[in-house]
Formats: sequence, C-alpha cells, structure tokens
Amino acid sequence: MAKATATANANIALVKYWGKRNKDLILPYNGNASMTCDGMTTTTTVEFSDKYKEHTVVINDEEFKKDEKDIHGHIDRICKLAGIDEKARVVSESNFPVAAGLASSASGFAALTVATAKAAGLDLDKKELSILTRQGSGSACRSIFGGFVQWHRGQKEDGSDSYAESIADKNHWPDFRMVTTIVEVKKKPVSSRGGMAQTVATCPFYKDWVETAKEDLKNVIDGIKERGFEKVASTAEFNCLKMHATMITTKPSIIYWIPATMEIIHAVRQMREEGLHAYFTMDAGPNVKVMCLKEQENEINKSLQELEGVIKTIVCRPGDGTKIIEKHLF
Ligand code: 2P0
Repeated sequence: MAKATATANANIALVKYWGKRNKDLILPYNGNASMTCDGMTTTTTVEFSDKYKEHTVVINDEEFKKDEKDIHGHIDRICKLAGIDEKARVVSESNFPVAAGLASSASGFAALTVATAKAAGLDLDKKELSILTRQGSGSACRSIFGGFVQWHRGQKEDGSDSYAESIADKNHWPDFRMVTTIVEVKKKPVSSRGGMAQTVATCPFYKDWVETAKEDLKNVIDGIKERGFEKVASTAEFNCLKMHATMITTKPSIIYWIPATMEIIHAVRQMREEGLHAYFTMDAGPNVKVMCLKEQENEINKSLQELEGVIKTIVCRPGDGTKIIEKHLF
C-alpha cells in the first residue's frame, strides 16, 4: 500500500497564460509569470491499492465527476510513467472557494501531481514535476515552486522545454502582498479552458496579445529581481487588462466582470490618485486581486473590505512551493 500527501499553494499570474499552442500537451502561446500565494492552499492525499477497482476523487467532501479537467486521465498519466496498474483514492481539500477564478485548479493539480507521483514511487525533481503537472492544468505547473515563478513557453513540439522555474524565492520579497477580494463564489459561466480556446480561435487581437506579452514578461522578471514594485505591479495590471481585452473581443464575447469587479477597479484607481501604491489584476472570473506592499496592506485591505460588493478579502504573501507532508487526510 502506497500513500502520500502533498500541499500546494495557488498562484496569481503577474503575466497571464491565455491560450494554448498545443491542447494535448498544454503548451502556452506566451511565457508567463506568477506569485505563489501563501493563503490559498490545497492538501491532497493519494493512496494506491489493489482494493480499489477504479480511481475515486473526493474534493472538499464531494465526489468529483468527470469534466473537461481530466483528473482521472492525469492520474493514469502518472501511473503509466511509474508502471503501476493499481487504482487510486484521492481526497483533496482547499481552504478557499474553488472555481471562482481563484486558481483552485493550480493548487489542486500541483498537489495532486506531487502526491500521486510520490505514492506511485516516482522520484522526480521540481522541473520534471512541473512538466508533469503542466499536462494536467497549465497554470498549475507554476505552483510547484514558491515565491515568484516563470513558466517558459518553450519551443519544442514535445513540451520538454516548457516548464516552470523560480525567479526568486519567497524570502527575496516578503513584503509583496496580493489581496484577493471575493465578490462571488459561484462557479464561473465560461471555464478558463473553454475561454482561452475561444479567444485563440476568434479574437482579432490575439497575435498582439502574444507579441506584447514578451515585453511584459521581461519587465515583470526584471522588476521582481530589483524589487521594483511599480514596475512589477503596473506591468501586471496592464497585462491583465490586455488579456481581458482579448476575452471581451471574442465571439461570443466573454465578460467575467460583474458590477462589483468594476467597483473595485475604480476604487483601486482612486487609491492611486490619493497616493497609495495599489494595482489590480484579475483572472478568468469576477474577483479582483490587489497588489501592494506590506506598509500599506492594512489601509488598502480595510478600504477594500468596506466596498459594497466585497464579501471578504484574503491577504496573501509570497508562499511556499509544493511540499510532501506526513499528515494524511484519510
Ligand atoms: C493564469 N489563467 O495565468 C491565467 C490567467 C486564467 C487567467 O491559467 O486549460 O486552469 O487547465 O491549462 O491553467 C487558468 O487556466 O487552464 C489560467 P488549463 P488553467 O493564471
């Protein structure tokens, strides 16, 4: 009997991944970068045993039904690599709302991959784990690493050079904050996977997105290395707006924003007018993440919490990459 438990943190992209050049291997059109967030964690236990007749996956106390994110197929991929034919029982818990544009798939697939590989007896380094994780869900490959992370686009057809790598660990810039506002916890109307495929297929500006993301990535990486907050956060905000511009201009148009989203965007811009250093970013959902530094965290967080549409906020610091832990969920 082989059992292992892993933890993984969600990550929020500073330069977004939006569009696949290869859907089977999950290879992105553009290189991208993120911060791994300490406040949003998934813990996953995987056990292989011949007493199981098929893989079962329980996420936050609910049996997972097959969907476009092929968790069962991802477990099979790892079993094949390890040369085992036993079936797995997977139990996973996240401490934040899933499927609300809060990167639950990133922490989920990262923890799943690391726990499954360990339980299957594989001994993989972090680069290999990121390549394996990527094939389950793209953004998850970044959660293998802590702190600030880039996912290389790569050039090869087989995906062997498309992996995540650390830009700087969490101790490099402990004062960076990502304040996640939660405005709605419902499942989103268009999945990231479907949304990005539609964007690649129908957005007339998609080429410009890919082309301009290169410079954004360079600025974000340089900015992280020099701990230049304005450089990183203003580039991230602009990059996010460009990504949303591609979503809005697909056919049919994808608009993830709701009134509360706009309320926060304007509030953040107003904060800047008043001299605060706050910038926003958003993913494939209505929640807004606000970047700031520790010294202004309390003031900015309090203002966000007072906005009408905000249910709650989660303040994240740069967090750890994936870890194997001894305490199993079952
Ligand atoms: C990101 N997102 O870079 C971007 C920004 C959403 C908007 O990565 O199809 O769940 O599993 O590779 O990783 C969400 O996409 O998609 C995502 P798949 P994934 O964080």
